[in-house]
Amino acid sequence: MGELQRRDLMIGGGALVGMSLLQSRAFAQSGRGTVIPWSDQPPPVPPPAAGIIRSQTAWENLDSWITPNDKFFAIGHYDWPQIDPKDWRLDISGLVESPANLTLDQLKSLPRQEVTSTIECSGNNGLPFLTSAVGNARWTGTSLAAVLKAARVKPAALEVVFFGTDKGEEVLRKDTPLELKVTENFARSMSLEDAMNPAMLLCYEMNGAPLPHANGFPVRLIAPGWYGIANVKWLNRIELRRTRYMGRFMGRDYVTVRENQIGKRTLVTETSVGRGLLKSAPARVVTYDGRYRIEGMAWGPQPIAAVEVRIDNSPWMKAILDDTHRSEAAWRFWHLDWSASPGEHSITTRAIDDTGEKQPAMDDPSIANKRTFWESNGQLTRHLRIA
Ligand SMILES: Nc1nc2c(c(=O)[nH]1)N[C@H]1C(S)=C(S)[C@@H](COP(=O)(O)O)O[C@H]1N2
Ligand SMILES: [Mo]
Repeated sequence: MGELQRRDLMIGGGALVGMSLLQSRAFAQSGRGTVIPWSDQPPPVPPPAAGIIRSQTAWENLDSWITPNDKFFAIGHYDWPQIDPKDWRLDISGLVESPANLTLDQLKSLPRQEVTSTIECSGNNGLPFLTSAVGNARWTGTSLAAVLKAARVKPAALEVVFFGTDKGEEVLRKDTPLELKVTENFARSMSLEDAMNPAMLLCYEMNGAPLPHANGFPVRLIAPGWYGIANVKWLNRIELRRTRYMGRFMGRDYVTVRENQIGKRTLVTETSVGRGLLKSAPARVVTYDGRYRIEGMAWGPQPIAAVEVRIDNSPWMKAILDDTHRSEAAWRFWHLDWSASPGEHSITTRAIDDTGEKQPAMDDPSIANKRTFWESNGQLTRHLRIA
């Protein structure tokens, strides 16, 4: 993980990001390139989900490695709380020798730490209208591990629970004699070992600006390599426990159900969504001077080693990975030049990581045996028409 931070500082940090951002804009917006829209546009977000999914980063407009704050997707399940930074406190309690109650100024006075990392909602590409809930930003804050160490965690502690300020009513055992209504805060947990990973950040800045309201102002957890759901926004309480936390977003929602064939038996597993998975996407096709270029990105918990592209039923072709913008926990841009012929075409991509793992095809059992829409990291195919 020391490696992650060093590389990120060298390549992703500060002035360098500003410079490379300008370069990538210059390429994409040189006036030579025109985006050819996909013919398979997603439907609009239907009303019940529209309050939860406030915005998505449109693939076709994606022209910078860093997603600007005003284009970043935003997802909130409860009441999107407005927090006065003067009243905000971070409570660290439970199985610790030195409980703490930090003000924002106290948190900001701790050593600054930065990471450029990609966040994807685990529902992305699992629902027809949720197709680009992913973005990449430079996050600044302070080390979660250092704050936990200062609170002196007791040996009995096994789990770290992160509570958001947002809350909502949940009904358990609905329509049974044992029905139970509770009002609970958004919360997620991870093992103490995972929480002590030096990459974890108590984050208060996004791309050099205070965290926007929609992305968790004033403080959120940034968990590089984990799905969006683990990155608790509007964070105000961290609790160390000896028992597993099983609230809605750990144990009921954001649970992947799979049917596995074990010989002649079908074994169903229900697993809590957490760590991210290997994925890639064809973002857009641009044309200039009669030439065509396919552009996209690839990301996952391990560094990306290669991206391959299949056009119609062609063999897989190696895309060119972008070397200018790199950070271990961030997406990698790639492109492939294409001599396209007029007509309908399909474009499929797959990512391969540095352990040799390949992004699964849609008919791979890990995708095909899934009964829920979470963790849809199967190979994506987009369609377009060349005039
Ligand atoms: N407190 C709180 N944190 C939250 C959520 C939420 O509803 N409440 N949504 C989660 C989900 S489902 C995702 S995908 C990410 C999205 O982060 P973003 O809105 O900054 O893009 O935030 C996560 N953190
Ligand atoms: Mo999500």
